[in-house]
Amino acid sequence: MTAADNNTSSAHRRLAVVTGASAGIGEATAVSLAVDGWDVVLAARRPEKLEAVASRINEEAPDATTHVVKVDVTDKESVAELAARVSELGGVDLLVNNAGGARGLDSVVDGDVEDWRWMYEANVIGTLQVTQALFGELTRTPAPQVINIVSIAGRWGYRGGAGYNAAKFGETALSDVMRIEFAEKGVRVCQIDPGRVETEFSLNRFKGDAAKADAVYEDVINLQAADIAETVRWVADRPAHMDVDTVMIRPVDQNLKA
Ligand code: 8X3
Repeated sequence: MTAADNNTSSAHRRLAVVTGASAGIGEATAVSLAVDGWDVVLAARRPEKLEAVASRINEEAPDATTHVVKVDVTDKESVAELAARVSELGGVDLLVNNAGGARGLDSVVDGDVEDWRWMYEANVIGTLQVTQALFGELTRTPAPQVINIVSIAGRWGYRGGAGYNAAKFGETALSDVMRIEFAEKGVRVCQIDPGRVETEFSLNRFKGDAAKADAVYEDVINLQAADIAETVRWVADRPAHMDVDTVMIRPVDQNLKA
């Protein structure tokens, strides 16, 4: 195809919304999709970080259009503003529910109930609210998809993980039911379960304690955010008749030392 063909093409340009797009897996996913020809709504709580991601995309994928939207997925009004913006853009082909995270690594006996509440809100209610708000926008497009970035923590428990495990098991249940209920509307649902990925995840879990966070990733081989982003990009590019149900991805090193 020539450059002129490309410019005059009236083909539908696909739009993705990525939550938690300010860093880590969300940022890498937004970049990967943009490089693959998607336009991207970058959604997260930190607009200055989103602007930096938008600049990165502008360098790496100059043909892509990005839209920066400040959103807190736990706040219904904020999510409604995101949906209004997406509506102005004509609907969304792909929603990547990536926002969420862990707080604390305490035993069940010592667990902080407020940490548990935050994790349920951020991972389960956040995914629910964004999906509810954008569902009508998804069904405006020809082959809509939802990809939920959950975790291996949503498949089995580990010592100190109970609050995060409970939230991620909840998100797994939510994804299962979404898949069943959305099928009749033509919306496919994929769950991606990353294992240990070297991101801000542990810094957030340990509430800014860099020494504790760094220790998680030292002397082991980790996945990088781009490894997960590449999987999202692949799932997003499957034809409409094909539903990739679940993908679990860990560094080999994590299996060896489990
Ligand atoms: C986090 C997965 O393996 O780092 O979602 O606990 S792990």
